[in-house]
Amino acid sequence: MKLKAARMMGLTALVGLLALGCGQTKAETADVSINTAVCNLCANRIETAVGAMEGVNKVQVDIENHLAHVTFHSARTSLAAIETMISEVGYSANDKPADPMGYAKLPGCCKVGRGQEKVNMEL
Ligand SMILES: [Cu+2]
Repeated sequence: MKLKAARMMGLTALVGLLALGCGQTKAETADVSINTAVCNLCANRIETAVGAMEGVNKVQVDIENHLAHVTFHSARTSLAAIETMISEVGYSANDKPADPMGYAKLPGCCKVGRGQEKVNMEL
């Protein structure tokens, strides 16, 4: 009985330590401006790519407002890395223009003009 209790204590301490360890890497939230993403296909593509990144907890694209809400661990990835991923998928991310190679692979309906062209036209 005594041994079992000691084991339980040990387990509790271990779980406590793990919880503490997780708490130390703070999750950050960022809104990435994705001006060239126009439809649900674009949203899915970005969510899949960014969601698969190491260190990213959650990504949700708000297509109407051209924003990607990203929650990530700053110790394991960075906003710059997320912007690069979005760019490689074929969309502009904040000030980073879409990567031409990624953009070339997009379906025709999603090619609204690289960088800010489309946005400028709308203004
Ligand atoms: Cu699209």
